[in-house]
Amino acid sequence: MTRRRSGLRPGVLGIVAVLLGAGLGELVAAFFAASASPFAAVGGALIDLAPAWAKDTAIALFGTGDKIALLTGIAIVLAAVAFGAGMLERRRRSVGAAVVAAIGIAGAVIAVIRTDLGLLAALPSLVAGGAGAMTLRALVSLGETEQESAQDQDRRRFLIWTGAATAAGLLAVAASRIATGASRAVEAVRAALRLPAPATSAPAVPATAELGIPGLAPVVTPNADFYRIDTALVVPQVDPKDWSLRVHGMVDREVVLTWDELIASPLTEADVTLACVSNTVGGDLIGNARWLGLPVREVLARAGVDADADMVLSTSIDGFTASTPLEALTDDRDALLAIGMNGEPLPIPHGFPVRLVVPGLYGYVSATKWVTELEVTRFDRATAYWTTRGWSERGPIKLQSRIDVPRGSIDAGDTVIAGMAWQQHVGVRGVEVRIDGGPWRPATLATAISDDTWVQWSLPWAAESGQHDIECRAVSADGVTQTDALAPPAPDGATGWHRISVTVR
Ligand SMILES: Nc1nc2c(c(=O)[nH]1)N[C@H]1C(S)=C(S)[C@@H](COP(=O)(O)O)O[C@H]1N2
Ligand SMILES: [Mo]
Repeated sequence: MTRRRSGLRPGVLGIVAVLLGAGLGELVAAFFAASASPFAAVGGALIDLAPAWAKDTAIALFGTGDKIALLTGIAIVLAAVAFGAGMLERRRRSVGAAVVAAIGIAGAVIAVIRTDLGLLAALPSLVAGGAGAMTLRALVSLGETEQESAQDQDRRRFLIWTGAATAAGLLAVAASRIATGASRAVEAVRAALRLPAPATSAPAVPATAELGIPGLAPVVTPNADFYRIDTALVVPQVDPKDWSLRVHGMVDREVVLTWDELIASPLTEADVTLACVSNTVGGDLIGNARWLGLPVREVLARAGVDADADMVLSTSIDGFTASTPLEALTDDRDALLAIGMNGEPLPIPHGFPVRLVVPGLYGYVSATKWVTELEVTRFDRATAYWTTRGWSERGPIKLQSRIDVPRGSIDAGDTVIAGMAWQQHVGVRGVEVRIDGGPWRPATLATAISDDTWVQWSLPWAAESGQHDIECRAVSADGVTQTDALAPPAPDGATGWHRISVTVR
């Protein structure tokens, strides 16, 4: 038997070996530090290094599935490298194994740099690299024996080992998934929590705020449907009893607020629509909820803010930061340290136990989840996560409107055009709709919950068969008409009119 007979098999062995290594690495991470997982470390580093356009493209292509896409991408690249390492190992003994070990070392270095676990963070990646390299060596030399001697016994042994390594890798991956799930003790704490009653309740949502049109976004977004955007590959698990908020910087006295102090304080309830700056015209990175929390101005007042300060840099437990104009946190708007969302404790992916919610500002400059620190400072002294990546320093939400129905193709006859419009903390006065470039017609607005929320609108339409273009534009409470000038999300939010095309049968 000649060497050529082995064909692509060493490459496949490379993938098997790396699968085993990666599985073991994830397993080790699952048991002691999820954030040190080789995949999370490398993925997190890629997220942080990605330029603004890359984030935008990822969100445009994959929406809120951008993280799954990223992890899939890493897995594909890793599989390709593993394949190459296997082919290399076949040609020059130990060289392929060295490549696999090197990947592990690279993961270890990234994990140590990115987490605050110290050298321990290197362990999962080192285990992954070491196990992968040794497995590759062993499998390729077993394969070699088999080809050269061509004895059935060796062939059987080779198959058994390859099968065992594949199975072990898959098992390790599965076990790490289960271990990660079991470590979700915080979910149990959350489920057992009872929210305190608000000292200041929000008025009931007017029945006339919800038009109840099928296909139209509900005016209050259920938590399960609320968009999620953050840089966290592994969702931070924060037990309220371990949570505290440190307020420092340009203040008279540093304040540390614990969970017990927070929930014992008079809490405010407010309906606020959160929006992401990455939302494209017509997009759905926006949602409205009833939040319960402590007004940020109360906490800032306890600390005593320096007159020279103009910004608050909030930091989350995973290192994300946002720079919020101080006045948005001290004026009379409902800027909250929120603990409740639609009558429940914050869902863990939405910032449990405490996040910021600030009416009128895009999330990247205001809505820090898992928040643990507020530093009172100045815009000329500090920058935040996205502002260091080219996004605008200030992020007031722009006037926007969207058509939700109809969609695709419909039957001719009486129907309804309906959608949403928003400019949080300014409010919407009206929405106009234009069909096939004809005259602008005023839509009927539903009752707005408040100026801090989006509002539904609708317009009856006698649809005639054919192809039709529908456009909408909002008019703000200030009397400004939404601009038709197209702008992409970067650096401070998209503009332009939403236009859809409908086929009427
Ligand atoms: N810790 C943390 N908080 C964060 C972010 C983040 O990446 N990390 N992203 C912000 C952005 S860009 C937005 S739009 C909102 C989204 O909040 P949601 O996921 O609850 O909808 O969270 C903000 N808070
Ligand atoms: Mo965002």
